[in-house]
Amino acid sequence: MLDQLEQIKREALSSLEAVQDDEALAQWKVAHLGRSSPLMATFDDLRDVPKEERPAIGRGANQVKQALEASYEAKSDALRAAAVLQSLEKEHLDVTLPGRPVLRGRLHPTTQTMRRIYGVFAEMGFQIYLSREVETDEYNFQLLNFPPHHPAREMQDTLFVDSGTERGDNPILLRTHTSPGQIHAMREFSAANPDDPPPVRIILPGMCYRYEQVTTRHEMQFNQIEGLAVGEHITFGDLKGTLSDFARRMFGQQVRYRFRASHFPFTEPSAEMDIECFVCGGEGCSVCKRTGWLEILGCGMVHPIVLQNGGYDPDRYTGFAFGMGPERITMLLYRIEDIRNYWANDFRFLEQF
Ligand code: FA5
Repeated sequence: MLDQLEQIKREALSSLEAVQDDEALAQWKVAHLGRSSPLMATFDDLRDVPKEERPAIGRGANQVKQALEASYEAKSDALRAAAVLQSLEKEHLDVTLPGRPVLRGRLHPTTQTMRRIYGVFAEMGFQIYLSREVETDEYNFQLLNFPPHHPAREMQDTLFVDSGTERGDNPILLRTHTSPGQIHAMREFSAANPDDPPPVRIILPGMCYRYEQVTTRHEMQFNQIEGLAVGEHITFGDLKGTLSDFARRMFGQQVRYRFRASHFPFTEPSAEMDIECFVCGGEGCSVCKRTGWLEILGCGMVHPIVLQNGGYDPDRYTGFAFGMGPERITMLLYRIEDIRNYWANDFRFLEQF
């Protein structure tokens, strides 16, 4: 019977050599280690073996079983390793190829301009004041000296959040400009010390919304940066000096600019600031509508009624304010001819900045 066990082992190991894949290996296991395999039959036959021979044969059968199980495991490992090797050969990694460049994110051109503008005004001692985008008619218009139904409101077509029927003449709207922040800021500062309100020197950046026809120079949603300085002896000369310095720092020392009389209900006198057209150098072209100049902001001396509404006594305080469009300024800086590029999300445009 020991010879028989030796024979079983030899045959099993030789047929294991021929096994090439997992399926054949599974079949081999059933045939040589399964319930009905010749090896298992010898365990059953032990019953008929004389008692004194039984331990030796039992031991021999167990040794064969262990040998076959160990060979099975070794074959299984070898097949797995061969499969990994085969897949690696198929994938074929060329470590000498140059790596793919990692794309770096960048700031939107308008954001870059806004940060430059913050820097210029920070150097002049202005602080940033953030005001709300959803406003009331009262703050967006009335407290800024736009009387109800005044035609000046039509300069800024408004997007309303509610119809205003329940709120009478004070509907909720999306701010059409950053100027309502002037009132919020002055009220906050003057509330701290109503008899002797502190001077104000702030810029107020943020999104504005207008029900506009979108064109090369007009968007429905755009940024403004408002400026406000209030104190005891502020003059129009301070306004011109501040904005001239801003223009030189932003566009270069050689920039040519001009102030032109204008009208805003919340400033008196009011002006607009133009810089020389970057396309034609002042000769006159289609971009500057043949004038040679491009408008960058509105400004003026804060109207006494607005000072009063902010809690500042107009007999004691004066101030200047301005409001500029960073999208338009970015167009000038980079010679962008269509404002719609900003929201188009075209990678070819954005990756140039
Ligand atoms: C105003 O909005 C005034 N609040 C500015 C102001 C503030 C005047 C303080 C006096 C004192 P205006 O509507 O002109 O003014 O807009 C100011 C700037 O915002 C413009 O010069 C322009 O740069 C930008 N702007 C206005 N409308 C749009 C638009 N639809 N798309 C892009 N930029 C715009």
